[in-house]
Amino acid sequence: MATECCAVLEAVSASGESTLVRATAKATKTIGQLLNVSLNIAVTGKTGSGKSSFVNVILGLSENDNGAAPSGVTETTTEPNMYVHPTMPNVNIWDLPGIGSPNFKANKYLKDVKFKTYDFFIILNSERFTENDIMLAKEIRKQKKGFYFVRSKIDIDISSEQRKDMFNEQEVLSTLREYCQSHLSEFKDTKVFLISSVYLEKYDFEILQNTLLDDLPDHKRAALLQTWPVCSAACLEKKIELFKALTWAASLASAGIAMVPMPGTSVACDAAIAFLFLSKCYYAFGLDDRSLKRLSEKVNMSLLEYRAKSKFANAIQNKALTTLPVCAVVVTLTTIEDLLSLLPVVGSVCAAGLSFASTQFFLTEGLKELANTAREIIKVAGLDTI
Ligand SMILES: Nc1nc2c(ncn2[C@@H]2O[C@H](COP(=O)(O)OP(=O)(O)OP(=O)(O)O)[C@@H](O)[C@H]2O)c(=O)[nH]1
Ligand SMILES: [Mg+2]
Repeated sequence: MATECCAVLEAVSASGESTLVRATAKATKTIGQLLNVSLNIAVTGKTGSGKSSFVNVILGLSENDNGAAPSGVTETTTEPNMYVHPTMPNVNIWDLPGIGSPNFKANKYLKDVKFKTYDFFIILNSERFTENDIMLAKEIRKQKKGFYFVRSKIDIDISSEQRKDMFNEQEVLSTLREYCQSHLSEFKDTKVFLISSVYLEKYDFEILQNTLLDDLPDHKRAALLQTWPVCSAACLEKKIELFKALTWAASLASAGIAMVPMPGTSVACDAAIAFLFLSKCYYAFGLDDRSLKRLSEKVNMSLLEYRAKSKFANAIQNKALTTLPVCAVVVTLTTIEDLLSLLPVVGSVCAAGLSFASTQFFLTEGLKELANTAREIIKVAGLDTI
């Protein structure tokens, strides 16, 4: 009982509220936002600049996967296409048509592509930025939306420079940066991000992520952090921090319903929140089949066996329906009992309803194990040294 009280007090304190009722209400809202917040990212730029490839990077898909944006030297994006993130049903990445015509009118383009839909724009170019890109950026700014300039396909620039004598990668990158920046001189505080959609771990992909995180409001930040592919150990740690900081809310939201009884709620309801919280960690940390297979192919070694060591990851993987968004996974009491049985001390009390301390213990242990599994995979894949 003392443990129970301490655990509840700790969670109320973490919520910043003064009473359990208020803390529980805040927890429910916070978890609701984590699970349902929407984010719309627009990707635009000249034909062939790598928009569809970049969209697929954010979706965590290869171009041959179901639901991926078609890309290639002859495919052309001619109208706005919305791609729903496979594990984040409220996150949409929009592949917008290029802005190449001589009669291009930035304000008309923005109206045509329904600019109000998007939280921010990413403007891609694989050469220097054109007048059209600059006009578009000015118009986006007028509409009080954010934009970010990305110089894409950096790996191609690097490999063509590599053939020259006295090649120095850092020098090439800073020359490219200055060159792009000089074409964007009217946007004084705007940076250019040098990115390769093939080698995310190199160049500025992570810097772009950090810049977006700094600029977004808190609840959208959580959506971006869950969506962004794990490209480095630092990126993974940011994701782990996000979920750690929300464990109090997940515990209160799942166990809270039992503590503050409401008509029509059940243990299965509580369990669904706990399961979804850990499923979100699993996907955000890149532990799902698709992410692991992609990374395994990239580093040319099998990484699935590392996930197999985690009881939590296995249990979630067995229950996850890979073709459906996470929130559509049907969570039953049996599902959560399977998970709870991983922790004997918790499993035995499940049928009678979870105590708060047990829920908190379950979520903390689950998060810790998933985080450590993902850390090990990143280390084995060599992404911790970049
Ligand atoms: N090496 C390399 N190739 C890339 C990169 N990004 C895109 N590509 C290739 O560039 C070509 C064009 O890429 P897309 O993603 O189809 O470009 P897009 O802007 O969507 O093209 P449109 O829809 O025709 O306007 C494809 O062959 C891609 O594989 C990159 O970062 N590095
Ligand atoms: Mg395209």
